[in-house]
Amino acid sequence: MSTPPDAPPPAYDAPAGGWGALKGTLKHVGAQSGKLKIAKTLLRVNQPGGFDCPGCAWPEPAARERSRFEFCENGAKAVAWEATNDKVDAAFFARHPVADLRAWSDHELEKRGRLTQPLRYDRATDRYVPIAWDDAFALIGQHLAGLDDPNRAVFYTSGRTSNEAAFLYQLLGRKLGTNNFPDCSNMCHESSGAALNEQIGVGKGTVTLADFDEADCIFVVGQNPGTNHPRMLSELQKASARGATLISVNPLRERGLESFVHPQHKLAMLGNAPTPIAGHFVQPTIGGDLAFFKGVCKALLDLEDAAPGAVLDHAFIGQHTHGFDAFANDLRAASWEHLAEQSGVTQNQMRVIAQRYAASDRVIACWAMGLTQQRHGVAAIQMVVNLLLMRGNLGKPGAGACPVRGHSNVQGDRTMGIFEKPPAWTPKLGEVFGFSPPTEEGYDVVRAIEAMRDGAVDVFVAMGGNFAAATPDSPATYAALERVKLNVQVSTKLNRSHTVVPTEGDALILPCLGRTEADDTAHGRQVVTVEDSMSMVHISRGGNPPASDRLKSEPAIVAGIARAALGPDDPTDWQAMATDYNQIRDKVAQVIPGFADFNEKIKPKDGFYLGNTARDRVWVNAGQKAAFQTLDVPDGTMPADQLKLMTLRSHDQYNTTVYALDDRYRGIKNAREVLFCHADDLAHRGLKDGDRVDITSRYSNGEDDGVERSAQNFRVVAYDIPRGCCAGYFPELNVLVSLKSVALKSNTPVSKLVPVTITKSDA
Ligand SMILES: Nc1nc2c(c(=O)[nH]1)N[C@H]1C(S)=C(S)[C@@H](COP(=O)(O)OP(=O)(O)OC[C@H]3O[C@@H](n4cnc5c(=O)[nH]c(N)nc54)[C@H](O)[C@@H]3O)O[C@H]1N2
Ligand SMILES: Nc1nc2c(c(=O)[nH]1)N[C@H]1C(S)=C(S)[C@@H](COP(=O)(O)OP(=O)(O)OC[C@H]3O[C@@H](n4cnc5c(=O)[nH]c(N)nc54)[C@H](O)[C@@H]3O)O[C@H]1N2
Ligand SMILES: [Mo]
Repeated sequence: MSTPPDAPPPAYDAPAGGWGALKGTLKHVGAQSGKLKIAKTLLRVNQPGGFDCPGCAWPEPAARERSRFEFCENGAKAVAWEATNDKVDAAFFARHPVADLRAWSDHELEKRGRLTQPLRYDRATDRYVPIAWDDAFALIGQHLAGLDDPNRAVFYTSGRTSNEAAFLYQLLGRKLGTNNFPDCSNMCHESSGAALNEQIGVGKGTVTLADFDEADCIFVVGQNPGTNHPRMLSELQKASARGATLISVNPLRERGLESFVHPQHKLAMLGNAPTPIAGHFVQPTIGGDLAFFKGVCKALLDLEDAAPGAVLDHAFIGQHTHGFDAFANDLRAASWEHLAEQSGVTQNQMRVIAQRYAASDRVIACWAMGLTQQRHGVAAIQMVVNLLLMRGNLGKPGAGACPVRGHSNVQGDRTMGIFEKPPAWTPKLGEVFGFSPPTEEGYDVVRAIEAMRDGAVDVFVAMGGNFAAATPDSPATYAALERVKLNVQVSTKLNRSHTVVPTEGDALILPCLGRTEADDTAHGRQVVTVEDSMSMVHISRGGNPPASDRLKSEPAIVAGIARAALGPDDPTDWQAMATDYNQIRDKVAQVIPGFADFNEKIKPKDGFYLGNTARDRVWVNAGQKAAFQTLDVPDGTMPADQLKLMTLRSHDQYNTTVYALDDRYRGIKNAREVLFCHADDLAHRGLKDGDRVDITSRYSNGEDDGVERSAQNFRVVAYDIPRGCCAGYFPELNVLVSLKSVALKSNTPVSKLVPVTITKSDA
């Protein structure tokens, strides 16, 4: 199953962390100023007493085991990007009308540097002009106070926001009377939450970092850790060195993953011959995972039937699960032909993987966007968990479910109540703060765009992120954003969302402190907390002088808006909380389960573990037991002229932040408008590597939705990708993703299976 790639791109031959990464980064950020500052800043990343890397949500090892360089090359880029000395000041905005900025690429916009002062859009000159903080807050207060229904306001959050800022932000929204809290999770791991909550009663992963030391088999499904979670590679590398089996399930043989599975470079350096390491690369078709994992479950059941009692964990199944019989009957009835056809993986491959799985006692399944952003992503994740349940691989050391989160505090933001569905603790919130929180479900990302489009929203506030660029159906989303009366962006850097201003009404840019910066108030230096992908909550303390003395912290900005919007009679002392974050944490401790003694619990260097019921084999879902899910594999066959497009990240980007234009592991230099295709698919269309194509999509959920979406003049690259599939970069390809195309049960935009046609470009 390990077919060599057609045209291997240059292999990865640099270490994933330490001095190599530091040197690589300094070279990489050559264009950015402030190298010494950046180097010093890097020495404080993920250190006790330092700040949490804004790169990803992968956890840090225990403080005593941490190296001096607890960051990776890509985390270093994220830090350097924030710590740059380059600035966009009032003079910059005086030179550039918004219409011009809108034509710039995402890369050009952000690389200009840090925002330095609050700005208001001036329609007469089509420029952003300075505004005083108090005037900005008053303007927002006016708009919010003028709403006849609080649900005409929407509060978006991206996942870098600290727990403290997030808690205040949700309090503000709920006090105003709305649960309209769309967040980047809606586009990210929402499918994981939906799948796991229903199946095991908790929406988060069940493993901790220590489990990686004990696992003897690790699945990495729909994830590219070499680029997006490089520090995860050290855990995988250690596991592989212990002889654990690593199984990648991904239409692409991602290079970063491969180079550690076969670390021939290191061995070659030591003068040893390359040693083959047990590594499996399963390359399903895009969206083929549900069928693939169902096939592996079926093959496992066959092994059990051949040796009754020797393969499945009957004690676990009997005591801790329900629905097994129906599930097993359905597996027996499933057709191998259908499963192979729908997955793009042969029956034999599925049997081999089942054997490896059966031969392992402690198995972890990791996954990311390759699973969550599919139409049937929730079902695919539940099938992965079914497989874990069959052999009791949940709630024992070295085993469990591991959705690998993206943004560094995306999990914490949810814990703090950034969710359009009111959390179970909202009544307590009302009690502690003396108000009646709204109970009606609010808008998620897709529903918020639809509501803006339909004229049902007047105020849009974004706590970080880049809503305009990150969301699907770009032209439709821009039009939706243009309909609001006030657009407020709390940001560190200039981005696309600042250029999509309301047709009538106001736009504000509110510049905030970043993770790396000192947050000093009348109460001294403040620290914030974050929660990683494995439910560890710990302190992050910035140290750099702020990029400008006119920046405010996110909590201070929320407090400023709250005081303007809720008026002087509001009994909550926003000002006190915004100057002393201990006071915010004391409130969190009163409201959110698991946070009692919050301020005490964060004193140890490693912070504290929030706990996870499923890990303890306590099942708090509807049936009070882990639930086997019986799931059909729908027919995903597409007309022969269409390709399945997945939109993914290059090595030089952080979501919509494009650091540079290379994608080293995939062999791309200085280009983003590329489309990776199978050579046969190109030949069929009379195309060859290097040709330019237009990409068109008019389909959502298998149906022609009558809108023609198109991305023009992309260079095709012949690549090792399954036939019928193609790949390109987000955010450029978001123009092709229909707003109507969403994952079942999670409403996540389907960014990984966009039906497209390609034709030779005239340009
Ligand atoms: N440097 C860097 N780090 C990041 C980010 C970044 O942009 N840059 N983003 C952060 C965020 S918010 C997130 S959510 C994570 C994202 O981390 P990833 O999920 O690794 O991100 P993607 O680039 O979207 O990669 C998805 C992977 O899924 C595979 N895939 C696509 N479709 C399918 C499918 O149908 N089935 C299977 N099995 N695989 C499929 C693709 O080939 C690709 O390898 O990374 C976080 N960390
Ligand atoms: N087609 C397609 N679309 C996708 C995806 C995909 O794979 N394919 N992935 C989706 C995923 S997983 C995600 S998470 C979303 C990401 O969506 P977002 O989280 O909305 O986008 P980012 O690009 O991470 O946001 C970058 C901006 O955040 C601001 N920023 C950075 N640091 C800070 C800070 O500390 N505070 C504040 N206030 N602002 C800050 C900067 O101004 C920067 O321009 O995109 C989604 N969209
Ligand atoms: Mo994400």
